[in-house]
Amino acid sequence: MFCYQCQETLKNEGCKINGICGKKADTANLQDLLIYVVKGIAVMAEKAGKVDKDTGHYIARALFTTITNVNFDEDRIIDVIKQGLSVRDKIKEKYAITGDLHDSAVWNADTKGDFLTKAQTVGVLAEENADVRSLRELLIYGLKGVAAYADHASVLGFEDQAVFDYLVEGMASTTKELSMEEMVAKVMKAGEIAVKAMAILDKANTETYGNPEISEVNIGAGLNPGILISGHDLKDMEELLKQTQGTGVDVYTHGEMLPANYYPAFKKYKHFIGNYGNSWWLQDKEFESFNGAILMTTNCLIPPKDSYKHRVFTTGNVAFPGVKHIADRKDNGPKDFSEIVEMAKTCQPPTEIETGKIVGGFAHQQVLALADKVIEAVKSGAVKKFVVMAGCDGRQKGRSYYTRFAELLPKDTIILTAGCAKYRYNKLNLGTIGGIPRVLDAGQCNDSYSLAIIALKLKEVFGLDNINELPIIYNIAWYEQKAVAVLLALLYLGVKNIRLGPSLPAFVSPNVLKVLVEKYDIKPIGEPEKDMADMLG
Ligand code: FSO
Ligand code: SF4
Repeated sequence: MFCYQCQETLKNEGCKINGICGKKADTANLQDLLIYVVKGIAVMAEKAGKVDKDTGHYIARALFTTITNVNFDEDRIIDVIKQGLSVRDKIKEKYAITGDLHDSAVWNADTKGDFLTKAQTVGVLAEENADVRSLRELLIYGLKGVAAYADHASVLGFEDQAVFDYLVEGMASTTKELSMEEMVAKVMKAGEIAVKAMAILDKANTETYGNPEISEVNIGAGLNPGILISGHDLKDMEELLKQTQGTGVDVYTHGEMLPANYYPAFKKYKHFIGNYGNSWWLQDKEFESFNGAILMTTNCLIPPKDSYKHRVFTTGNVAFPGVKHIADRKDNGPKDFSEIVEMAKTCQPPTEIETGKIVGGFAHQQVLALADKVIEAVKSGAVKKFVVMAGCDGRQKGRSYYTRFAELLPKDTIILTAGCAKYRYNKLNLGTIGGIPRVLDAGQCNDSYSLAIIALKLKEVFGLDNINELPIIYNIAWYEQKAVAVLLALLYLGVKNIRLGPSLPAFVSPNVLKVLVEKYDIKPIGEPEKDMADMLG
């Protein structure tokens, strides 16, 4: 195996024997093969000159399946590969495609053994040129993020054909001999498409569940047994709340599901108690002390410990061998969560690990409703800078940088955040400015779109030509591939001088990094004190 797609890759070079994430070598290889199958579908769909909805949906789901901490289950990945081969061959038949095609579009097999043999030849290192490899992987990881957003939106019945079209164009491009300039252009176009994918997801979430509202979220525990729901899927959240009503089982969010507490459609449920715990990587402790049943709707799942594995359920694209999986919806009906509810009833209530409240719900509509206050605060000098500290959290010790950075920020600055990165500072008491909290949480990493909307609105209000003239600085933490999509989106919007940490991606070769530095002034993080002095000027 060779995998270097996430920030925690071994020695910032690559995982070669096992993943730091817990992914086994065969699982990683099968994921490589799944990517290869997606390339073959993309080649076929490009030849067909049309991306059918089913093809778009399949590609989005397949790419999402390979994102870090989503699917650890070889049998399920093999199922997705087999479906992919059939999607590919149907396009061939439907559009009567003939002629010379890339191997990914014609190759075939149907046993695990054959899949594993083929997988050895199609991984990341099959491309020998380090810069070509780097640009292709950068594009593929960005597209994985885009795919996750597209998949989330389509669960709610929203989609943008331009997103599906580019998943095809981008994946097909990685089978072609292109110049460096052409490959850089494909990567940048992925940023434009990431904005579109986030826009359609924002529309899906807000039209279905209303606009997030400023909310106080309880972080203590109640007295009833509970279900802890994590990941990013709001439809699962909705159905779980409905199916637990009146059962005596309470519902809590964990990790990236915290922002569900900001939606009017969910706040109305009395048995929705609040958020329990912190970001994904602490689940091995927090799932233990939660005592109840746990539902993982998307990433980030870490290999569950034996002590609580029997209480964990996966659904959607997430899977882990030996963990019970809740089946997909059939005929527009809801998922059946009754087994989780029954399990929860037999469990002890959560052990309280903290008490109090945190405040969130500052998505674009809510911030724009406060626009007058915000503009006044900037004009009067009460707010000197906005600091975008969105992105992901992770296990690495070096991430304490972000806590320190938040603590060191002068009192006339406001942090704009989204994603699980917020857990590094969302429980600090950073105070308020004129009634506006100094940490404004827009929601999940999936809601990073809100931060772009806020920046573009401020640019308009202040009559600026360039987004970089705004009093906004960017200190982004990344972990997995959705963060790559968000980063490309920011570059597409013209944002410069982004600090990226806790380390620069291992998949960015020195030459590709040079391009990113020259064009966009991307910088690694250093010491919080020095970075702050540099960034605040
Ligand atoms: Fe975090 Fe995990 Fe939302 Fe990521 S839970 S790290 S960018 O997968 O998804 O922010
Ligand atoms: Fe390693 Fe990250 Fe790949 Fe897991 S996803 S194998 S930790 S690089």
